[in-house]
Amino acid sequence: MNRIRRETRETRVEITFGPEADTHFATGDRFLDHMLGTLARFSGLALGIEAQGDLRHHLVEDVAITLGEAVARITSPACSRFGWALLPMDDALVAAALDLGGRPWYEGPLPSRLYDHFMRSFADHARATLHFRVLRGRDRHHIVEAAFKGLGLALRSALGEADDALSTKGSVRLDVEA
Ligand SMILES: [Mn+2]
Repeated sequence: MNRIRRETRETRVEITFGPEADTHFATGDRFLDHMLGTLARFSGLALGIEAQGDLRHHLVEDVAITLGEAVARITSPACSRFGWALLPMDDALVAAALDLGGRPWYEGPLPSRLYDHFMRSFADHARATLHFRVLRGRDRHHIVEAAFKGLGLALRSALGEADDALSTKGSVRLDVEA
């Protein structure tokens, strides 16, 4: 199990991840917990996140930064690197594409300034290229949730072993480098 702590005057974030991590979310922001739980479920990552912050904006941003650092730590040359998903959720249809190859770049936008910022911060710190394209949708909750589901599925593929990249039956490799 791995642990990352990030503490500033504004926030305190602790993430545990990898084998034997207990999946739980306690950020004090119920929507953020809901999105993180969605990401964990769709990515297959064992992930525990505890956080406190002064402002919602700081909390959401600093969780994204710390989560990106966690993903950077479990990215290895054995990973298949790329992942993508086309994710429908009721009225929403969102395309997500991810490259964990060390090229930080973000293309949105998502129709939420806060969660668009989350994704940009995540991509920067995961050193990932992350694109979203909202193809359809009216409900912003559905669009943002579809983006988290799409990112989760893309992460599941990109973190998988290169040889298993095209197999839906392969298990996700979550070994953590020392
Ligand atoms: Mn929901």
